[in-house]
Amino acid sequence: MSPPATAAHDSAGLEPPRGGQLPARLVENPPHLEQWRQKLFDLEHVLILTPEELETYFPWVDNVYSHRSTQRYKRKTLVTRYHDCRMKGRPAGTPKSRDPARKTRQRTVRKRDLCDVKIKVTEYQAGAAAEFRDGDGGLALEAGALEALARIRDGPFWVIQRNNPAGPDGLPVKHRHTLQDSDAIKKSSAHRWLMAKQHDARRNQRPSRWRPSGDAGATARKHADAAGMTFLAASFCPFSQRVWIALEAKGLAYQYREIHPLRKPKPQLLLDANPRGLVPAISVGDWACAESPVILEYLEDLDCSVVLHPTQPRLKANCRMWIDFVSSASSPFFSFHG
Ligand SMILES: N[C@@H](CCC(=O)N[C@@H](CS)C(=O)NCC(=O)O)C(=O)O
Repeated sequence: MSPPATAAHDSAGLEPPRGGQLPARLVENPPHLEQWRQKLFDLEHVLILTPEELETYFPWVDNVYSHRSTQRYKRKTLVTRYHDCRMKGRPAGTPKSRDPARKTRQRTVRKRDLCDVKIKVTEYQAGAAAEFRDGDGGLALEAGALEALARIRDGPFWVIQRNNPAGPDGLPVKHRHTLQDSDAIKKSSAHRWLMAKQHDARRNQRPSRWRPSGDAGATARKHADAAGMTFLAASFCPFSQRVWIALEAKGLAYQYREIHPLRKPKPQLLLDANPRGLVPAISVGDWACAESPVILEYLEDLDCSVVLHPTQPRLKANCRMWIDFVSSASSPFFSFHG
């Protein structure tokens, strides 16, 4: 299992990926990911990894372990970080983060001590292979580990191993659950990053270009040139259509601008006219107005040669009631601004 060629490697200032902290570049589909995840979960043998391998694969299992402490040595060229299996739970009395920038999450209380696996992750500087082999590595190294040391030669490397390989009964301590159980409790930072990326991609998917067609297209083309009034509209939008019909009925001069209000980021032209980012909106010089019923009233005040409402008061009231009904009934299906 050799590391992917695209793996990020920034040996200067290399930090172990922790929850929420990702390496500079994440390898999205590293080869043999499932085997690596299982290997890092079981940790049956001492694993010796290059910085590339660590950066590539550890972010995919950092949900399994939670960091407990870090030990730095004055004389040795290594740093050791101790982790417990997350199923061990938070030790009683662990102070909660007071970071105001930290997102508050709904936490469900989990049972504690569901697993006793402890691991240590040690970062060795370049040239420390001999130190590891003779010192801390006094362990009987598997052939695989020896092979890894030979491969790493004099470069920096990471050693991941169980900190309590055997329990009080002398038997090897194993996770008392599966990797899938760990994933169900918390996703790894790489998984979370990938999910957020996919979510963003879906949100930013450019909506297909809507263009008014048929008679609407012909009307839009007729009003393509600049005029005193600019009408920002989406041809699919019933609220825009309502204003458009009034503009046409009254024969007013306007420039038609087709705007897709769901595009992210919202077009600046739209935001300038309506900071809520909804169509329709109209602008006249540096004045702008939004909300279709309000625009309709403005148009009515501007030009009463063709009236929009019946003049008979009761009929006018009926008409307003239906306008209000249609607005409130259809609005939820067209508003995505949350
Ligand atoms: N109450 C508004 C509703 C306008 C509206 O919901 N427009 C939709 C398009 S039909 C829109 O711009 N949606 C974009 C969004 O929700 O972000 C009006 O009557 O003008």
